[in-house]
Amino acid sequence: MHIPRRSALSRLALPALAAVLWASGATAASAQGTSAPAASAASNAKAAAAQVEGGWVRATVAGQQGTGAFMRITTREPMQLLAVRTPVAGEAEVHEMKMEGGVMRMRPAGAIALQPGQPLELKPGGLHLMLMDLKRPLPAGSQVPVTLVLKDAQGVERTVALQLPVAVMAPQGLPTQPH
Ligand SMILES: [Cu+2]
Repeated sequence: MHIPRRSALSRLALPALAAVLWASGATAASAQGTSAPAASAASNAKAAAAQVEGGWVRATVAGQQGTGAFMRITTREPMQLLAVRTPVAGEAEVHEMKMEGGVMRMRPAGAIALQPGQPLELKPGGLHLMLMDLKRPLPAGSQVPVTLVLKDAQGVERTVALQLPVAVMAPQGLPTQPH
């Protein structure tokens, strides 16, 4: 079992910001409010696809193959959460937890419906983003680019690019059950 070092714990305050971000398909924003270069001016003009709050990725140690990413997603129109992409993982999926024969297991969740103004909670022990086949360890205090792929009611795909802080446990105000 991995025991977090004191240095890792002291950095937990940083990603604990509960900044509210309206991220457009072309704008990457972290919980610290920094922005990545815009992909194109055209998609900048679009309304933001989703509001993402409290996003974080669970820290890993060397050799660990997978981890979870968690956040609260709110949209202004009906949407579906279709997929997740990140360059740090060979494979990334939306997972759900299901009781099977008295055992809690996780499995791909398929498309998740988002209702306007109703936050979708991705949290440890529940619906989550699963990052698998990790290409490198994800130390606490680092950041991970994660792109959500959504589909609106017209069937148009919308992406939300995020920079998520890596932490040993949930930032303030979020559930802390183990993944
Ligand atoms: Cu999972």
